[in-house]
Amino acid sequence: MKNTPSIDQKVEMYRKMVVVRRIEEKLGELHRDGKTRGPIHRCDGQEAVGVAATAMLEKGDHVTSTHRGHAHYVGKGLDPRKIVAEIFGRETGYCRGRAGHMIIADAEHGLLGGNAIVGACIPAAVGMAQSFQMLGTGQIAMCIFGDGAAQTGICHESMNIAALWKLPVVFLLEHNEYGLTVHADAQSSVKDLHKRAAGYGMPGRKVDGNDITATYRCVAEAVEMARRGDGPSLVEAKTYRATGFSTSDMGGYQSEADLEKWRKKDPIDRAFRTLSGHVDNDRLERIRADAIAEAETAFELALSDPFPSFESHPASAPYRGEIQ
Ligand SMILES: Cc1ncc(C[n+]2csc(CCOP(=O)(O)OP(=O)(O)O)c2C)c(N)n1
Ligand SMILES: [Mg+2]
Repeated sequence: MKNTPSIDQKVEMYRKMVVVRRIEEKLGELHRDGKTRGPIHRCDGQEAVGVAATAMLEKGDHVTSTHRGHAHYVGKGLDPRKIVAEIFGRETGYCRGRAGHMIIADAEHGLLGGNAIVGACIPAAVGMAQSFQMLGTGQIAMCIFGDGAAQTGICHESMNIAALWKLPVVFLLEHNEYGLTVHADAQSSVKDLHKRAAGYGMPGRKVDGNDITATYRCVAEAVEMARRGDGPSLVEAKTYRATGFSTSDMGGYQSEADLEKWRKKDPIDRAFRTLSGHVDNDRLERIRADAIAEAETAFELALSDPFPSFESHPASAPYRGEIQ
C-alpha cells in the first residue's frame, strides 16, 4: 500500500528517533552540569510524532514547528551537528547562533521554523499553503503544534479558512497531555481534539503517536489529500510528555501510573520490536550505536565551534561605520 512505509523507511525512522533521544538526554546532562543557557524543551518519548510526520514529505514541503521541535528538525532532514551548534549559540548553527533552540529554521530543508509563540506556527503554515496553491507549485505545508496551541483563537481562524479555501496544509496536533504544567483536562472539555475538524468541514483522525508506522500511515494519507488538491485535514497524534515542561521545570506532577503506562509505550523500543521480525537484531543494534555516536559527535564538534562575532552580525554595520 502506498501509505505504508517500507522496511528501509522504518529503519531510517528508527535511526532518527535514536539520534533525537540522545540529543535530548545529552541536553539534560549538560543542563545538570550548568552548561546550557535558557530553558530547553525536550521531547523524550515523543520522538515518533515528529519523525514519522515528516518522513514522507518532499524537501520543498514546508514545516512549521513549536518550542519543542528537535524531532521535527531531525525528521525533516536537518543536520544534528548544526542543530546542536544553534542550540549552543555557535556561528556554525543553522541561524549562525542567533536563534537558539526554540526558533531554528532552515529554508533549504523547508523547516520554517520553530516558534516560541504558542499557536503562531499554525497561521504561518496556512499562509505558506495559500502561496503554494496560488503559485501551483504542488508543495504542501504542515504545522506541528501542541494541545495547548490547539486552544488558541488563531488555531480556529486558521483551520476555518484553510478548509474553506481547500489549502494544501496538514494540521498535525502533537497531543502530549500537557500545556506548561496544566493537564489537558483543565484546558478543554474535548478529550479527542481531532473531533473539532468536523466543525470546519475537514477530516480529522486520531493516531497512536508512539507507534511510528501507524503515525506514518495516518499522516501520509493527510499529505496525499493535501497534495492532490483535496484540502486540509487534522491528525491528532496521542503521546505523552514524560518530563517537565522544560529544563526550568522538572515535572513531578505526572502520576506514576501514567508514567509507567507511557514508559511501556516507548516509541523506540516499540520500533525495535516491530523491526526485529524483519531486520537482523545485530544490524538494529549497530544502527542504534551509530546513531548515538552521531549525536555524541554533533555535541563534540558543535561545542568547540566559535561563537558569532559582533562584527559578523548585519546589525553591527552602523557601529562599524558602514551606514551613514
Ligand atoms: C502566545 C503565547 N502564550 C503563552 C506562552 C507561554 N507558553 C509557552 S509553552 C506553553 C504551553 C504550550 O503547550 P502545548 O502547545 O501543548 O505544547 P507542549 O509544551 O506541550 O509541547 C505556554 C502557555 C507563549 N509562549 N506564547
Ligand atoms: Mg502539550
